[in-house]
Amino acid sequence: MENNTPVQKKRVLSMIQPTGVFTLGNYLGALKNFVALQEDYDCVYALADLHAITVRQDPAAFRKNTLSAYAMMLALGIDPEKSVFFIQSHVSAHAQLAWVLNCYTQFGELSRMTQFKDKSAKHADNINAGLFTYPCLMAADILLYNADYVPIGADQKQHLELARDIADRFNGIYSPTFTVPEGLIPKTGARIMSLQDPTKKMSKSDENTASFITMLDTPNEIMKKFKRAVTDSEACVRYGEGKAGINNLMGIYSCITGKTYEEIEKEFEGRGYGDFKTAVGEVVVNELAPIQARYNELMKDKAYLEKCYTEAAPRAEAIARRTLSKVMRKVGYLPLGR
Ligand code: ATP
Ligand code: LTN
Repeated sequence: MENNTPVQKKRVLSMIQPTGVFTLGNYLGALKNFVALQEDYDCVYALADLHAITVRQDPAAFRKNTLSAYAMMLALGIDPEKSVFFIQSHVSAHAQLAWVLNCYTQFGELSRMTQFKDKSAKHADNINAGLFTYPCLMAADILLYNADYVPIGADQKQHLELARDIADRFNGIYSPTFTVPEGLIPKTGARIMSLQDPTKKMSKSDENTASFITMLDTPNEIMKKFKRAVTDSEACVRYGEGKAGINNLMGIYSCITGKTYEEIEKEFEGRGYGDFKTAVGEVVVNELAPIQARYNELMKDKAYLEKCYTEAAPRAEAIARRTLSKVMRKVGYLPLGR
């Protein structure tokens, strides 16, 4: 007998902070995956602007970065019809659930988060409470939508594990409320390293702009940055220990072309690092060119961008409210009369 019941698609959720121009690391570690997943999953994506103020933001630049990040995500291929793509601060349930989850998370758990340790070392003059409890807000983002899968780069794995622990804990104290999410970390690209210090992750907040490629760098800038990328002295395109710089470039090349490391080694056999760096630069330039063209078009149409995020907010809100109401009821908050 034919079964005509539509199969309920699994839900994917992820977010990214609109704190500056996205890097090639953000793109290969997370954003590229966001786009591909839209085919087979019910996807919810957002700009995590509430998270962004854990580091001080200049109001005008922050507004501008948020709009620009929204346009960039559309330019990459996030489809605002197929997916729900909204801005976190437009849906108040995030902040509300985050408060509740704060009370189900231990000080010790938050103290172990490496991102907190890194960021508090980097911003020693502003170690605010939001920076500390940030993983509870991230857990709220995920759990509000009952996400099955969360595509992220490797650096977010620890936060996702905490979200799973919080979900398990809450479900255990009350009754099953939250879906316990799984991370989706790509095999290649999960940790793109700095071009200047390949033992550190590529980060958009690095002071040395030669260490990262942004999605808006010109072809000239991209070629120059790859040519200057730090490598070793072996001069043989081979993946291996002690070759962090070359491993990173091979990872980038592999991620974009789909070639395996063996195929890349064969392709560049007998050729030096110079040739290889040029080839990596060229594939990156070609990958980014159509995205940049779409981005420039979208940035000219502010009304369209506004329409997209304004329509997405109530769609997100409808899902989030349902979960939040359930949580409030289970915790024992007295509901309003009708
Ligand atoms: P910041 O430098 O401001 O801390 P960031 O560049 O690390 O920012 P996030 O906004 O924290 O970027 O990350 C957005 C997404 O991109 C996350 O899923 C994260 O795991 C992924 N990501 C960030 N940097 C890299 C990287 N170097 N390689 C792979 N994925 C990355
Ligand atoms: N913490 C993430 C951004 C983020 C996120 C989320 C990712 C906020 N909420 C929910 C996945 C799911 C970061 O800094 N990269």
